[in-house]
Amino acid sequence: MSHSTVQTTPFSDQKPGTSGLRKKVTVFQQPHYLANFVQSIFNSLDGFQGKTLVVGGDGRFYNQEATQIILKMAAANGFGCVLVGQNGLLSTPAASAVIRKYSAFGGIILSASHNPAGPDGDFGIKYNIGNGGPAPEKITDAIFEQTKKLDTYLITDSDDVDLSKIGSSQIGNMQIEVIDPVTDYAQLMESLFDFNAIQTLIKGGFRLSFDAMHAITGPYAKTIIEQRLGAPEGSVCNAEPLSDFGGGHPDPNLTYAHELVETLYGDNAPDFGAASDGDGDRNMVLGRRFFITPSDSLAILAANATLAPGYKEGLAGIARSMPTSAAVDRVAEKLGIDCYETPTGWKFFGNLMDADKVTLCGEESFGTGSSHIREKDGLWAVLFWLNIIAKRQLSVEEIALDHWATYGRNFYSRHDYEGVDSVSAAALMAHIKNNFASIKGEIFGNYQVSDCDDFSYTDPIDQSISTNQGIRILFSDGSRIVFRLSGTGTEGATIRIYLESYEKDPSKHTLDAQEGLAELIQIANQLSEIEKRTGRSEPTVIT
Ligand code: VG1
Ligand code: CO
Repeated sequence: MSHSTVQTTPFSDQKPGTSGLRKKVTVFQQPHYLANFVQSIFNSLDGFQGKTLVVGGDGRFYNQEATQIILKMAAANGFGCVLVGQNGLLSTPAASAVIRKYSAFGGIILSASHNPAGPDGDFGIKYNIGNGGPAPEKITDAIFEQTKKLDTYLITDSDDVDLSKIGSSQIGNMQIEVIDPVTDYAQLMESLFDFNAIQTLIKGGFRLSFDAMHAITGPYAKTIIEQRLGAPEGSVCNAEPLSDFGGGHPDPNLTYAHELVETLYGDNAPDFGAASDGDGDRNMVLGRRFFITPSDSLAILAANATLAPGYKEGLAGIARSMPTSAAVDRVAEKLGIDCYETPTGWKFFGNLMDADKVTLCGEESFGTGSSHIREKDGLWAVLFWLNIIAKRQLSVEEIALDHWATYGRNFYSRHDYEGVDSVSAAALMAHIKNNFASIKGEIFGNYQVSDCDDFSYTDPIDQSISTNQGIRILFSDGSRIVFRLSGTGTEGATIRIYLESYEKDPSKHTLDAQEGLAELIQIANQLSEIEKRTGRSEPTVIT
């Protein structure tokens, strides 16, 4: 098979963010833009000749075109085989599972996760390494260096591959296996959870609603929740993946998954509700008129883990991202296991899982997962909850209240200011940092600042250092305010303010989080001068 060496010039804006390269579709559609980035990935890797690459995406607009380009470039660059999901589809957790199961060299995932899709929406691409997890910073930095000097890329002069049918084909010497996107993932879930117990629960009248938000998890949830676990048809709603996600914003939180929230807070509400995001790695869990904060979800899964067959031997350790609440730290302490605090983004968990230091990981941003793969996993978290409910025979609310009674409650919330002017956002962060010396020791109402810093992390396995990972204002009673700029947005800047306080007294556990955090919210707004600097009087999204 002949291939071409295409002359190109570098793009200056291809630095990967928290989770790969995310840009507007129109940016990716520029001639050579995607190919440059793909070649930069390949140029930064060694030893893939003849090896296997996994390719798949969340089905958003441009997924198919991008997949065809990647297949032709993988062949021209010397990969031996590509495993690709039917129609170019693979959820992020399924891609991670496939990379691991077939010992692939790595994988390319096409997704901008929860960002809106369609011709005017976002597209994204990221590289995952052989352990199934996001490339660590040393690789994403190397990719960025390549993008700055790239002058040619390799691509075969072949026809498009038919991705609609499962089966084998070839481009030159490279084999292509079109695989069912759900099968391997569903098998893995069945090996971890007590499907019989969940089936019995559902047969007994337990009602659930899963909102796939017209994104990738539809086919996965239909197969697992309706076909295998026997939930009545319609339990999975918005199940058909659409290239524009039905015009929605597939971010499973109280704002964007409002349809599900209305169902769970309405008359005749089901017992359990859940939603996932564009690429299937996030989850939101709701009980009847009850919302589980992702940080609490991680803590509750950790405390009840041994009820699931895949975790019956217990947990090696737990990791959470720095802004995630310390609720899980209390569980780790009680279990006598280590709890690690990493920067935001799943790529920091991989080393800890590979070294068997942790089993469960989580982030406040609706992401939970375990060492079964190396990505966060939306449907996995939902099945874990169902397994716990089936074993404990308690409602979601009862499980949460019982947890808080044992461990105390970490009130937690995140306030996002989206689409803020980038210069103003950077100035706001600089302003807080410049004031560190005067803030330290200061008393604000009931709170005294014990310390403040810009979080940095030294990886305990490879000693790599990541700096500037979020500004922390720590208070003497363990409460915290964290300020961070998002690394996944594509328009202006998003300022994230994370708020946390701890309450031991059970009589206060049923308070609304915003009420419980009211004083800290006011302190955060004051310290950051957010209204003056952004012109916004309130957040775009509160989670
Ligand atoms: C956000 C979340 C982070 C998550 C990342 C990718 O990053 O805060 O916790 O790992 O998205 O999730 P940022 O930099 O915007 O805060 V996903 O579901 O987009 O792959
Ligand atoms: Co996602």
